[in-house]
Amino acid sequence: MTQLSLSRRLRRTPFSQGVENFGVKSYTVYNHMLLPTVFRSIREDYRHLKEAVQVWDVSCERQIELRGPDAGRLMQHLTPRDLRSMLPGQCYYVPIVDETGGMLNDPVAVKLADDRWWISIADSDLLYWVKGLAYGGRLDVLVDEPDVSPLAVQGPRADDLMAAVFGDGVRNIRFFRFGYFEFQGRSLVVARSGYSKQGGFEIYVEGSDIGMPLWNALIEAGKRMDVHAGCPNLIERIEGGLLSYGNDMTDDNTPHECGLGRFCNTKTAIGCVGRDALLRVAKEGPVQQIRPISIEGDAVPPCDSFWPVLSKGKKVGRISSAAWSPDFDTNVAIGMVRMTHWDEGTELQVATPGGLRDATVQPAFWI
Ligand code: THG
Repeated sequence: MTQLSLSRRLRRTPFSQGVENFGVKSYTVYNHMLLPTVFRSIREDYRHLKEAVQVWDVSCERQIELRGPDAGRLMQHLTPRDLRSMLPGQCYYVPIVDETGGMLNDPVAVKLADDRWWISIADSDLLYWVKGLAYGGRLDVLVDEPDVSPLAVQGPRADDLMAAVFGDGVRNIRFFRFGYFEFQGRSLVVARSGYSKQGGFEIYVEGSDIGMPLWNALIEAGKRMDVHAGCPNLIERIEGGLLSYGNDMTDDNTPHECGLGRFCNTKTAIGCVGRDALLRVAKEGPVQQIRPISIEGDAVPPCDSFWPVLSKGKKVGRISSAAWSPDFDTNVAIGMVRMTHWDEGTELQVATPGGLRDATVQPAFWI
């Protein structure tokens, strides 16, 4: 196997030692930082995630902190989701768009206080766009990347594991809400969220020095729960319809094309940079949209470039993520499909590297 050359530009995380102790087999790079992708195998990791509990080093979900009287105003400049009713203690999944309505990122916004926010970003250099808007708009706000590294605890036994370390109070955290919980005398943001559909939490670990102590405490407390190191799982996230920025969408796509229209309130999101552009595209409606697609036959290889989606030999879309799903007993995929062919049940072909396969548009349960 080809190796990644390590250097200062490719950042390790506060939990990398713990990840290596579990024999991580593969990494990807995300926000210039290591992100584990495989421990035992993608399929074993998948089964274990659905049956037990995993601790994920998702430090690469970097935070952009907004601090100051104009923090809320700047946040609303960034997204077409109306933030006026958002309260401290809440998290919102927010599309971030440029002046053309193109997606720049799809982070989780964490409202710590009226004048303090974290933007928990997907894989793009959003910091520079945010700094540019703050400076160009003469806003009274500081923008930087704090020493905060999310650690996710995901799986059906996540509540029990978290309660063992932080106390039973964590059981009362509602979905996409957070509270403050103590670890070794430090108060940490703990949210019920995470990049899986199995349920769980994300701990925003503030201060790299407590990274390994917290990792070790979770692993120790989880021994009787079959805890294991894990990571966002390709199969599980496609089954669950969780999008991956840079893979399933880029700045060429609007939130509506990505099926994220439900997170846009473009009419009332006054100040959003892409508002005029999005008002135009929302009126017409998108002409292509993300769909779950099943691909027949045995396991497909990893999708590391777009696979053309065809109907009667004509290109009508593209696949951007695909994996064999043991539970669905088919290949599951995410693709962008033209309006003429996006209805549930539409039969298509996919040009995989191994040849043409039959495929079917599945119900877009998340739209
Ligand atoms: N958690 C945190 N930061 C993140 C991610 C995360 N940053 C990078 C990446 N993931 C951002 N992308 C997503 C994509 C999906 C979700 C969260 C972040 C997600 N979606 C749910 C869904 O679609 O079912 C819930 C959305 C909702 O109802 O609000 O959770 O995972 N901290």
